[in-house]
Amino acid sequence: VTRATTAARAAAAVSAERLQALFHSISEVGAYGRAADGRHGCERLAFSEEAHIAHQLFAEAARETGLTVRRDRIGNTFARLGPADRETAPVLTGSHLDTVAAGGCFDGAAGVVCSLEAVRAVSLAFRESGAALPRPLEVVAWANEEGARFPPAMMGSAVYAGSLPIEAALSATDSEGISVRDALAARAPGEGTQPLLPPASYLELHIEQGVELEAAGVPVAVVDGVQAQLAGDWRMIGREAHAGATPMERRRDALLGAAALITEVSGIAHAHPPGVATVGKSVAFPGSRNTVPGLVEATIDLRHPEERAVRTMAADFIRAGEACAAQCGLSFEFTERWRSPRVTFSPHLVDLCSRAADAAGIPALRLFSAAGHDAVNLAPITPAAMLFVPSTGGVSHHPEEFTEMNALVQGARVLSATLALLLG
Ligand code: HGY
Ligand code: MN
Ligand code: MN
Repeated sequence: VTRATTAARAAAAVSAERLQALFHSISEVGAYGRAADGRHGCERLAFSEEAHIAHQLFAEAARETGLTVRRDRIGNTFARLGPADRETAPVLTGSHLDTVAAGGCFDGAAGVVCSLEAVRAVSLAFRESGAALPRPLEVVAWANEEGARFPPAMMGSAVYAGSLPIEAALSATDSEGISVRDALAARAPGEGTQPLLPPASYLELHIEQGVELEAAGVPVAVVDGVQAQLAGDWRMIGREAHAGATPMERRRDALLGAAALITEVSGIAHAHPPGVATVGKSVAFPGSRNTVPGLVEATIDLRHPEERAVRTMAADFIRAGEACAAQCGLSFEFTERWRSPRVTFSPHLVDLCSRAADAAGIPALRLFSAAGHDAVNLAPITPAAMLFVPSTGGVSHHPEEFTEMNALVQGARVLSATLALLLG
């Protein structure tokens, strides 16, 4: 049996019903804002009850599929098909189950569900051709990819890949001062099992979160890289004062300086096309109507295909912050929270994904990712590549985030064929 035949069989063995059933059950966890057509958003912040339940549903479905499940100390959930010995590195595939605040149902979960179904399909195809799996297959649901509650983003995969010390991750705190350690201990403390071996390769299926696939009318993309990113926190510091009794010239209004800086952010992005920049969160303290705000705490998210440009945008932002602070009699503080480089995926693996799409008879575009993904952390330790499925209207990090189920099935078929070619 040729490798292409096994790949085609693996693609055909993907069950749309199973995939839809698991996707639906996970989507109900943290569901909100249900519209008349039944569509809704999902909110499952990292290490929350909802995220924990989603990991449990994934673990149950994996066990039912015959995989053995383990969790590591940072809460990544692994489901392995094949021997858990120390000699043979697994092929690893997966994504994340946590979401941003007020997020969608497909970001992350689409990849986890398609990965589990693709692994089931590959094992079926190998069994039918009478061949044993030459190495274990492992499906992962990464913990805290979004970093929406506990920075940094892509935390679970960074700990796994060794780029973030576990103690630093466990001591990260959210805006209420709760640590990852406390949030994890409140539920299922990880068994502390360290990864057996770095994976032989890593594949991640994810929604595109852009409009290319939809515009091209193509169901799948092979992704060859991810743009660079830098995330930081900043503060404008002034002095609280009485909103009525304090003359304007005697005020040190932190929100005035923050507002001036925020209006400069889009200019910084436009000065470095196609760079993007966002202040996703800003909070004025103490937050009462009749007190002049003495402090603003806010975030910045800078991205660009070139790492050098991201560094320049960050320098521009800090300079603008200092200038706005000086103008308003305030002080400005900036703290970098994480950065990820421009990542180019393994050309061999990217090519293999394209060949798998051919073997599965599914057309595939080639795309570069503007959004960040856990694959960014895996690329330095193993050959990594990604597949995208379309996002309707390019909408993401929004309750109307949507991908047609048929597109998920097509993506799972290409993923299954890729795994089969990798193992062949
Ligand atoms: O921010 C991102 O690009 C991803 O959604 N974590
Ligand atoms: Mn994601
Ligand atoms: Mn996301």
